[in-house]
Amino acid sequence: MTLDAARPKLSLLLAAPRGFCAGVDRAVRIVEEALSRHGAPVYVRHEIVHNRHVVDDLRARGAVFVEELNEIPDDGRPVVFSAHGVAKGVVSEAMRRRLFTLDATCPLVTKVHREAERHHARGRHILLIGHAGHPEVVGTMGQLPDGAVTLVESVEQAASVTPPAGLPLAWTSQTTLSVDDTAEIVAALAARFPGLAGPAKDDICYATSNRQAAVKAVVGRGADLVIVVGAPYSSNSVRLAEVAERAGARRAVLVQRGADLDPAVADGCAAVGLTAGASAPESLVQEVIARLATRFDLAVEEVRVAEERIEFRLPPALSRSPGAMAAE
Ligand code: 2E7
Ligand code: F3S
Repeated sequence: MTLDAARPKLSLLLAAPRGFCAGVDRAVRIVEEALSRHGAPVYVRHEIVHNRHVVDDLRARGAVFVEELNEIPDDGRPVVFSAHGVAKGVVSEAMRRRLFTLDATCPLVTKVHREAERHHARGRHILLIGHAGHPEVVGTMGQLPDGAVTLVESVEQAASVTPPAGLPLAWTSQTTLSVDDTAEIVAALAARFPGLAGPAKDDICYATSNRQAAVKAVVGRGADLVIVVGAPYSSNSVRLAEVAERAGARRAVLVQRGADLDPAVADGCAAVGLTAGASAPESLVQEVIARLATRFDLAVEEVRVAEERIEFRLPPALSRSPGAMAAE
């Protein structure tokens, strides 16, 4: 008997799109390009994206990860701000110290920052839907003076939040939330606060929406277990596991890489879905597939709900060729 015949068959539905988004791709390229142009060390404030594999790889090539600017010496080395964005105070502190900064904030986060500023300039108090303490939320709240933004984390909080009286209101959100939860929170806020201003649809980015739609599609195709490759502190990845369970999967598990998965978790499953958060490289997805293949005879099929062709340009300081810079 061959090994394949001895292993039970398992249908593996690969969600697409999955994994790296354009903002992550740009952020990683910024660190790589800074290393290649300026050598090591390149300082990075916060994990460039929430993935240990990506961070360890860049660290091995000379990136030094810190949480705050006070951990960085005044030695003229490049300092990269992570894809999640930073508060205005961080930018002004870097300017005061004349640090050589490269901003890897995702352009879609910068768009939310500018939106929040516009509302504030029009006298509106902002209700920011998001998770307390997440670096994106810290960065977005930090675009405006203290007290200008109230965080709303749930439908329950939407029902009880008491913004300052007498001010017009607007809402914005973190880019990596559950599309469905956010719609519920917005509906609860709009019902309480007539005239609430906000984006045409929401501030959730294309990558987050597409990955959630793809997870729903694999569950719709019969996946009763969904494996999500991503970090437990990666907001968009955790949302994918929640979306899978809410869509009807019996179980969703979040793993950082192949070695973390006990393939026996798929025993008795009709079909297994597999996806990856926006910060998880495809190599880790392939590790998970290889891990499942140690126990099952896999029939792999991709379930695609959207094509993604979006690409973000590098900051001007890195998009010019080094020769052109020298000639300037
Ligand atoms: C930046 C932003 O690094 P991630 O896991 O971050 P989240 O926000 O999901 O914890 O994923 C990529 C990314 C997503 N959003 C980077 Cl603002
Ligand atoms: Fe940007 Fe969305 Fe990726 S905000 S970093 S495109 S998950």
